[in-house]
Amino acid sequence: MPQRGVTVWLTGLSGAGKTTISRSLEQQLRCSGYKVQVLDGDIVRKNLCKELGFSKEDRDENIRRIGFVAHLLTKNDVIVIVCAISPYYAIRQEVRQLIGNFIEVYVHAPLNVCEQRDVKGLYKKARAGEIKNFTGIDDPYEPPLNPEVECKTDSESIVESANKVLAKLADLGYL
Ligand code: GGZ
Repeated sequence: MPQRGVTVWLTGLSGAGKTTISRSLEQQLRCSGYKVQVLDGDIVRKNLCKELGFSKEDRDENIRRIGFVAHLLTKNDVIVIVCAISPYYAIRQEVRQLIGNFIEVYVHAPLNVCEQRDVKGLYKKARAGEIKNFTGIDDPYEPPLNPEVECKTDSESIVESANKVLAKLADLGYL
């Protein structure tokens, strides 16, 4: 069967595990012969969204641009994996409508767990007031109400989380 495009949208706090899960998914899907493109907020912000900060307006614009690129790739039968905090419910709904073939994955770990991981030391800086508007500290995160998949990364392994996403993709006929 020819490959159908779909966007797998990973949303969750910084340090919840979005990038790690995306790498596992990317690797497994590529090994199975699928065309895959990862769009990671962290990287997109260094090129396509260079001038954007972390106000609500800038975050929404970031998501809109990522959503637009994801839409184009999805139309061209690519499996797109987006990793972006994407903290606001309404803009996630907007990109869901735009893209159509869309699977929302809530990458969920409690704030205190993300904060303990603090891989890049950003939570420490946010607590010290050196970074303002940090999601979960002094900026909101609106959890998905009805995600297609929820990965609880404080109790599941990366492999288990990635497998849940792959199972959903297969269930919905994308694999
Ligand atoms: C949240 C921030 C902030 C603030 C810098 N709030 O975990 P990371 O480090 O590697 O990825 C995060 C990234 C957030 O970019 P996104 O494009 O995913 O955000 S959004 O969807 O809200 O537009 C984090 C780092 O940048 N970072 N400052 N204030 N995360």
